[in-house]
Amino acid sequence: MSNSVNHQKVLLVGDGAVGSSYAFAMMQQGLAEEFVIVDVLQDRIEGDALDLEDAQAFTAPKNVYAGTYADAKDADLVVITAGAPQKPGETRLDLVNKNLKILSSIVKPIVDAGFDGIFLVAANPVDILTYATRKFSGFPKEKVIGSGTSLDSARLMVALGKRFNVDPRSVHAYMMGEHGDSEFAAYDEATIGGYPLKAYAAKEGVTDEELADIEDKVRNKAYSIINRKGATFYGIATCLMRISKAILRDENAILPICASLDGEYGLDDIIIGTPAIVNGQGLKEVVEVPLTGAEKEAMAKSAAALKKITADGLA
Ligand code: 6V0
Repeated sequence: MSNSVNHQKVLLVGDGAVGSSYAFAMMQQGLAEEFVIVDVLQDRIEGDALDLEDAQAFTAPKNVYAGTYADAKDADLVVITAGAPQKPGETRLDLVNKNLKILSSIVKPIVDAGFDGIFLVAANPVDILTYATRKFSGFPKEKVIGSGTSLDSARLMVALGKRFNVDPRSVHAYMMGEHGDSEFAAYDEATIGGYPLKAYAAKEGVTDEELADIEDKVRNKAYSIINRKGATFYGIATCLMRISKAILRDENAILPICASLDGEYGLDDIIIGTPAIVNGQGLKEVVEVPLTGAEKEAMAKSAAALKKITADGLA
């Protein structure tokens, strides 16, 4: 790996709406001295590399170029955003078969190139594809994570921030479980500036029904965006930048990603959304949130939905 304070290398696979927005976010933050873009669309990656390098006049020096899987050899981080996106009316799980095929054609050549860094997966259905990346690569659990419910949690923080008129960064609240229709808001453990969220809501006259409505809107926000503009990308691109930063800067940041569970929440052999400590090794540790009764049930239901797909799709 080229992992040193002075030189870090990221390889992005998938230069579509999400991937190119992520590349732009990384450039803006001055993260990664070497940034390689791979896609089946050769003209597109060459054009994007030329376009992105113009930002160097205003950000830290970068070497951004169109590459191949062989460039993964000494990369610290490979980010996978390649795949068919959700179409209007299509669930993330509908994408499974389409994207599993694409994924296997990506992971194998990267591993064959000698890659020894961290995989960060965002292509959907992200929990399943992250699980499959682990299977296809044979990498240990630390080295394969996915964006999980990071976007959904960001949406929850923003919605609660708006409702309570506080900076979303002062809201500590997670969406957990599958990044998809069975996810849930872990309200019982959420806080606003250290104040338990439910008590804060009661103080502000916000009812349980209103909180449930916020959760529902968060769960369906992807559809609200896709129905209007065909795809969602700025939110997820910013989440991917944030996770990448935690890895490249060895931050030990607690982020709502998807990670392999080893008995946490009573679950095994699954990758699902949970807060976890992220650092230069990738996954340092899953933070097992002490869920309450209904939340435990929601987590078990979400896990069962994912297990059914991995059992059918990855048998
Ligand atoms: P897009 O704009 O169609 O981009 C996909 C890119 O992948 C295109 O540039 C393709 O050429 C490329 N691609 C396809 N097959 C291959 C291959 N075999 N090798 C290399 N590149 C390939 O899609 P978009 O960027 O909108 O979405 C990408 C993925 O991200 C989809 O699976 C989305 O569902 C997923 N998202 C995940 C989110 C999350 O929260 N995890 C959020 C939004 C989108």
